[in-house]
Amino acid sequence: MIPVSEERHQWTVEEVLALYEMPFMDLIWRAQEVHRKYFDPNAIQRSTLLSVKTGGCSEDCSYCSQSARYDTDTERERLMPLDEVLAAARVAKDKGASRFCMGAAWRGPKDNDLDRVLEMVREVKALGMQTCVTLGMLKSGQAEKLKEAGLDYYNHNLDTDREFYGQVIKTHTHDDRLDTLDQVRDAGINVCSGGIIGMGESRKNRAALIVQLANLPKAPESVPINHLVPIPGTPLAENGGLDPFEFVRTIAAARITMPTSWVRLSAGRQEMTDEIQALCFLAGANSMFYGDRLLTTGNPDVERDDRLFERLGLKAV
Ligand code: SAM
Ligand code: DTB
Ligand code: SF4
Repeated sequence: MIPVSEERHQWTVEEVLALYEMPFMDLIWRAQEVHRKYFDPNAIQRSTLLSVKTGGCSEDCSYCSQSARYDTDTERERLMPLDEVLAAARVAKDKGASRFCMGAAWRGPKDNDLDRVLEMVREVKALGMQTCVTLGMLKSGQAEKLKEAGLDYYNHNLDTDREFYGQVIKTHTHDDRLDTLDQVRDAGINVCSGGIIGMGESRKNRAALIVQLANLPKAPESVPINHLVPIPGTPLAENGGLDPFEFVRTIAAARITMPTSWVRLSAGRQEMTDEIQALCFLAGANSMFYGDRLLTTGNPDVERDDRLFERLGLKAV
């Protein structure tokens, strides 16, 4: 039996698999019911991403263009100067993004690099935007410094479930990821954590990822659901062919199990039709990346997104 009350239920993989197995229309209906209880169904939060430190990463994440281990088109770059970051943040704000997310291709930040990121957080915050960073694994004390600088969200994805994790990443573990999430939570920073769908994982792996996110001591405030963007040169370059409805079902499962979280329709939108994106919003996605680029790959241009918002009567928050 699927529980009727969604609030702080400890989900099991069987229950989430049962959600996935519902007739599509029933699943969407259930997701809509939950969504409308906690959110304005026509409001979408928009974050703009900037890669402040690109490429040359020591980690071996099989999907990533930025790993130094794979021969991809992404060139290694140094940490961006503050003035360039601020210029990009101002443009994002003018275009209508409420949050600015800065990403770095690190296993984790060194203390002197962190000091420069703290400066970026302070200055972006001073522009009146919400701030988010994704810097990899944190060492003790680093989350507190980020909190002091005014950081609103830390993004650190579980990416896939514990069982499949070792097939995708070998240089760090699922437990390492959980440890950083604990540090972020303890420092009082909002948690942004989700995963990637379409890496060759099974439906059971997908359900288990959702369970692991939903059953964290506190569900993440923000849950990015990324569709794999296959990157030439990486081990997952040839992965593709996920049924788009399976992706929509994953959004619905995230919405139902994490009723008060912002569920973000993340990487992969450029390859999706407007109709599939609309189904994702119907299934409870209420956040997205806005701006022509993600970190190293493309995102729909703002004109296409603005037109989509207009066609669907969506408003940005
Ligand atoms: N290095 C840090 C880390 O791994 O946490 C931060 C940057 S990393 C690029 C942020 C996230 O981007 C990953 O956790 C993954 O979910 C997502 N990502 C990276 N490459 C992707 C791809 N090709 N397709 C979809 N999502 C991807
Ligand atoms: C997240 O979950 N997705 C974003 C953000 N958090 C950092 C990154 C997506 C990256 C897609 C591949 C690329 O552009 O390199
Ligand atoms: Fe490095 Fe993050 Fe890419 Fe993994 S996902 S290779 S940690 S940048």
